[in-house]
Amino acid sequence: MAILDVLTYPDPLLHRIAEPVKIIDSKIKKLVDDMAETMYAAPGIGLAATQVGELKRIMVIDITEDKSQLRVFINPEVIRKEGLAVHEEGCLSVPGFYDKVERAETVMVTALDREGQRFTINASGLLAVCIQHEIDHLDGHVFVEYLSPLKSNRIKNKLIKRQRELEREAELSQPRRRISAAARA
Ligand code: GNR
Ligand code: NI
Repeated sequence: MAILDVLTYPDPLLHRIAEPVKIIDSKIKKLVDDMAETMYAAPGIGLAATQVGELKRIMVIDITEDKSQLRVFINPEVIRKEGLAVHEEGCLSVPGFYDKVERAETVMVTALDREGQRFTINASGLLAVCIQHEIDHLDGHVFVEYLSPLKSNRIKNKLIKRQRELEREAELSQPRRRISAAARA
């Protein structure tokens, strides 16, 4: 198992559409397991494969406090949506920013689990919010796109600035590269 790097908005990969999984082989199972480990380590209540740079239609969710109910969705499809509800959302790809988003109140979703078995669930509350948030990732969408341009641009610029600072820090903590004798000659 491994903890994977999570992409940060506005990484262009976050806006690509993920491809359906054709065969659930050992590579896909390892990705699912690594995604679950990455989600728990973050910690987060959900993670889409897109966020770890894999453009495959896979997402993991666990909304329990004791990490006791991992749900794996492969090739998820919404088959029914009802009502509207507003919830405060956050995203591991938009660290430090939270805002209200309106989504369907309940969703019926069908997907394959880690063993390739089809299941269908009717979700409401936080689970419904999380499912819609993760499916959005698979379609190349991040929740900030639902905010006003003023808010989303402010978030984008702050994250770009923070990313630049992190890169600069990493550079400074690196030992200075020395000019080799061969290059000097
Ligand atoms: O950990 C997460 N919390 C969360 C809270 C409210 C609505 C959606 C989420 S999903 C988020 C993890 C994440 O970024 N998944 O893509
Ligand atoms: Ni997210």
